[in-house]
Amino acid sequence: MPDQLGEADAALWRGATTILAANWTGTHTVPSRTLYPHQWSWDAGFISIGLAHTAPDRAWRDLRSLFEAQWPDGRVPHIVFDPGVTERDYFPGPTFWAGEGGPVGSGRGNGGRPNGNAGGTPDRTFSAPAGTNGGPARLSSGIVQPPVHALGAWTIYRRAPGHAAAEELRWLYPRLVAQQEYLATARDVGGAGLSAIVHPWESGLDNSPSWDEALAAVPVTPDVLRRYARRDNQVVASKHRPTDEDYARYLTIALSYRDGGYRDADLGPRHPFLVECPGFNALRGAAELALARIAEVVGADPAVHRARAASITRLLVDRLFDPETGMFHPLDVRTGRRNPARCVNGLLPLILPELPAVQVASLVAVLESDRFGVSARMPVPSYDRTAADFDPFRYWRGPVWSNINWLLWRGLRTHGQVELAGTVRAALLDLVRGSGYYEYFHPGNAAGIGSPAFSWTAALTLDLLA
Ligand code: 9YW
Repeated sequence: MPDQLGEADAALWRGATTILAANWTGTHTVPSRTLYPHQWSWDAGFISIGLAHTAPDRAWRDLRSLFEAQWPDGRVPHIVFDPGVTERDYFPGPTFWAGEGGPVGSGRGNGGRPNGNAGGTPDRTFSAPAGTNGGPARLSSGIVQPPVHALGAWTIYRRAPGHAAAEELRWLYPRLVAQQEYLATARDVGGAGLSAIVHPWESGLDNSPSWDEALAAVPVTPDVLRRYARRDNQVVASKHRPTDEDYARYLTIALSYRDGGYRDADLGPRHPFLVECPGFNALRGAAELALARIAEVVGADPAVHRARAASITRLLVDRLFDPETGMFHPLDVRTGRRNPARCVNGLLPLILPELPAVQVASLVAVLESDRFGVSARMPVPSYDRTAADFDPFRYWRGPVWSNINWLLWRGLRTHGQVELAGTVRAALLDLVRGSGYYEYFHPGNAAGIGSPAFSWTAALTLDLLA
């Protein structure tokens, strides 16, 4: 624990450490014991940033667990399933992602079979890359999440460098590079150099208004919700979760990708959801910069990573910035339209150090405006507070999330906005101190919503305090 912490912050530190210990399974950290019993990709990245301060060994192990499930094409799955957890405890689980004829009927694991057999067709490749670990193959979903892992790896190394940490970096570096390559090539559906997400879940901001227009065009398979029973709204109040209609569309999109064998070739004509997200791409750029630092340690060429980050930054400005709203917006690759809603992922390019001053000033103005109203009392909400459909309860349509605010805090510091960054930090710590380490928070009365004892909230609290 840092020496300078006062009593209240020391208690906050201890609370966060306890949660991370309770959510540790022995090989990885679950986001939440009650709601998310497997390993999630971007959660693992954020969690490793917190563990860097208290338990670097566990931080490295967490990232290893995730990358042991990396696919041969480089994609890092958004969920790595714990074979010890029953299918009833989370939906959509391994059976859903494996599809008809998949190997897992009971949710009791894959019986040691290589994941590559999972879908019954060569296309449905569920296997960890050959020779990555020598450990058992892992079952996983087939979609991805934002690549925050290089940032995590670099943070762990910086906090506790040394021979063993350099070894961990050497193990991870080619895998992180393969993850970036996958996103830069297979997912460049629009052909300009930005990655497209093939499902709203890939953004990490599941039901954000960012996806409303693109989602509205997805034909809903009428019986999809009858065939598959959702579980999330049995654990948490329905009004805090995506609607049934949204959920039916999520399943329809996932089924389209799954039934296409998770292939990315020719997605344009056949897949119903293809969007370039500013948050996802900004994080991809930030990952390149972290890789540049890692490359210096492992003896690889950092210049190529810096060049990629610069190119992503330029593309974001050219393709996704709207001078009228002063922020970034997702681009629907199928229609060429930018989604007009003002959502917090449109502020995340702030984390890119080479973002031009014009865009930085513009994002700061939006952050300070009534729409996002950074104030000493409340961190940044996930959606424009002044929008008619701003919903203080419903997940990514209004509530405050700690991981997003942590990213904004970093971004503001990167651009010398020290005071504003300090405001975000103080507001975030106040929120956790007052309400607990919740998954998300009501942006008006600060009440904790969703899952309590949430890992990334605990982890990022540690980083804010360190
Ligand atoms: C789900 C685990 C995940 C996060 C996502 C968040 C939520 C729901 O929980 O997704 O069932 O996957 O939207 O960002 O990774 O914490």
